[in-house]
This record gives sequence, structure tokens and C-alpha cells, in this order.
Amino acid sequence: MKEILVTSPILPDFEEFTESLREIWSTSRLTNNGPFLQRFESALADYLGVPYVSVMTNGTLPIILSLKALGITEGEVITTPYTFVATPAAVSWSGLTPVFADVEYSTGNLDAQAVEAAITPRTRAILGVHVYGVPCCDEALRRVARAHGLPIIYDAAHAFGVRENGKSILLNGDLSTLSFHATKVFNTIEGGAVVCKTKEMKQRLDALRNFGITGETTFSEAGINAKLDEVRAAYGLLNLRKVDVAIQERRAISRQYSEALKSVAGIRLMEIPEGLDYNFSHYPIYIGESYCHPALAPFAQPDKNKRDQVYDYLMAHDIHPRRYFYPLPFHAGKIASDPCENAKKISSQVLCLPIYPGLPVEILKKITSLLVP
Ligand code: T4K
Repeated sequence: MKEILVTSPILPDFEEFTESLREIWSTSRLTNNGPFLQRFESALADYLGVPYVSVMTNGTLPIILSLKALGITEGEVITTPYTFVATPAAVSWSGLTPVFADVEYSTGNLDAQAVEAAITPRTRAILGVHVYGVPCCDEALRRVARAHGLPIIYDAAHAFGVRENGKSILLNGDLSTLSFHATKVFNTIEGGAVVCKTKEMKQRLDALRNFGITGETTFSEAGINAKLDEVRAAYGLLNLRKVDVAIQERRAISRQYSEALKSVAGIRLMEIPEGLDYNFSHYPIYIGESYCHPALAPFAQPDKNKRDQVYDYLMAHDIHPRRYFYPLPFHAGKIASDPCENAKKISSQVLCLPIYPGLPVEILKKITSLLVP
């Protein structure tokens, strides 16, 4: 059987994309805030229900440029250890110290109390991650941020299109960042963006992604090259048409998984809060040591936990789940006074099952039948 991977990207209609390429070829305008990029940004802001987006080349540079745009150039940034390595790496690349605070056991998102306990005179910002697209508790984090005069940035790499009570969660905090990597609900192959609320901030971010250039002969500050080219902007513009259907398919897959797995002893499912217009970006399950399945016997070893046994068992059946997120290396320079027990526990239990538009129903059934003892 063909290997079943954890995700697979949505692709724009090939003929329409060829048409866009023809248009780009005819003008030779390839990059630097060209017409496709401008149309893409405007369509994206409409789709997401936000005032401004500054589109960039990936989902990592938006974090770096958000910190820069907020004037955070030294000190500590409180963030989560339960994330992809890009989040704290972006803090380190900015010459700042990532300080890890623990997460809530239920969501895997930053815990506001742990954040407050980690604040020191050197703290300059809070960087939360909406893990799997489920929002951080913005109200609680905002209360802490306000009490200590700190800005909040949300790494919303997984939260494309998510709304809470009708409002985009990308409007929570001061700035939100997105990733449009091929593995995401919506992709431009590589790509990303910062969502912001004012024209001035959008202008600043647009300058920062273009070396800090503000005019033919003028520069505002040291920027970098984070520009998305016309080809990927055209691709993104077309892929936007596909994303609603893709999310519906993801929803159907997620429901089928939940229906099959909800009563399995030792498996905890992710809770999707009421009122959340969710994008079903991942399907994580949390496998506890009480999970029992006779088929795991060949994979059992004294130092291998149940989650890793299930991982090996599914891999042996050509199903490739992922252990997002692995415990982050608490490497040099980072303060690790918080033992981050919840983050460690969740990372040792989580397994993200394959979820993407086009995942065949018979494969889904095979995965659930392998998991149900
Ligand atoms: N913040 C958060 C919270 C993030 O999760 C990420 C990225 C970022 C920031 C940074 O955004 P970017 O700078 O990447 O835009 C993947 C992605 O590379 C990464 O974007 C993503 N998060 C992370 C969670 O996952 P890997 O190393 O697991 O990717 P890889 O190559 O193993 O791909 C996973 C599966 O996806 C493969 O089994 C097959 C499928 N796939 C992948 C690619 C690249 C495809 O079907 N087609 C493809 O082209 O990191």
C-alpha cells in the first residue's frame, strides 16, 4: 500500500494557474510588490475578515519582523515550549531570549498563570501559539499583558481562517502571524503573513520585508528580504478559492475520527470549544499509558511509552502519523526555571493522525480500526 502521510497540500486548478503564469510572463513583473501580490493581500484580508495583511515568504520571518515592528530588540520573550521549533528560533534570531512558560493540559496553549510567574524586569513581550488552530485564552493573557505593559504576538501558523463567535482570532493580541507552508490548511508552497490592525503598522511591515526601503532613495530602518514573488502570489490567489471546500472535507474527516475513537480507553481527543469556527488543521490524539491493544505487543520495549508503540505500529501499516510537537531543546541561553510539566506530558502522548482533503474513507476506516482494540 502507498504510504499515508500526515498531510497533503491543496493545489490550485492547473489550467487557471497556467493562465496566471502566462500573464506574469507577458509583463515580466516577477516580484517586489507586484499586481498579483497586491490582489492576493486584498483577497486574503477579505477572506480572513481582518483589516491588513503583510504577506511574506514563509511563516518564520513574520515572527521576527513582528518583534522588530513592535520595537522589541533586547530582553526576554515569554513563549511556549509546545510548538514547532520555528517559534523560539525566531525569538533567538532576533537577539532575544525565549523564556518557556508551561501550557494548559487541555489545549496545549500558553497558560496565563505560568506566563505571569515567568515575568521578570527583562520581559518585553508574550508570544503565544494557537496550537492546532485552537485559540489561546486571549482574555486571560491580555489581563496579564496589560498589568505588566507587555505586547502580545500570536503565532497563528495553524489558525488560518479560524473565527470565534464570528470574529477572526487573528485580531487577538497586537499582531498575529500566519504560515502558508505546503503542510498547512492553506498554502502558497512557502509563504506567510503578519495580520495587523492599522495602516501605519502595515506600512512598517511592508518596509521591513523589503530591506526597510520606503522610497527610491529612502530607508526607514534595517529590514530584510521577506518578499513573496508574483508566481506564489498568483498560486495563493487561486488556492483561496479552494480553502472553504478543503476545510469542509477536514471537518468531515475529523468527525469520523472522533466518532470512532471517542470511547477508546486511554485515548484523549482534542476538545473544540463551542462557538469556534474551526479549520481542522490537525487531528491530534493523546495516548496515555492506560491504552491497551493486543497488537502493540511486538512494539513494546521497556523504555518505549504507549504513544511511541502506537507510532511504530501505525508506521508498520504504512500510516505515517507525526508527533507534533516534540519536546523542544531547552538550549543554552534559555531560562528553564518552569519545569513545563504539562508541555512535557502532552509531547510524550500526542500523535497527529493523517488529515487532509482527499484522504480516502477506506484509509480513515483502516486507521481507526487499527486503533480501536
Ligand atoms: N509556527 C508554527 C507553530 C509552525 O507549526 C510553523 C511551521 C512555523 C511557525 C513556521 O512556519 P514556516 O516558516 O514553515 O512557514 C513541517 C513544516 O515544514 C512546517 O511549516 C510546520 N510548521 C511544521 C509543523 O511541519 P516537518 O519537518 O514536519 O515537514 P515534513 O517535510 O516532514 O512534512 C510533513 C508531511 O507533509 C510529510 O509527511 C508529507 C507532507 N508534505 C510535505 C511537504 C513539504 C507534502 O505532502 N508535500 C510537501 O510539499 O515540518
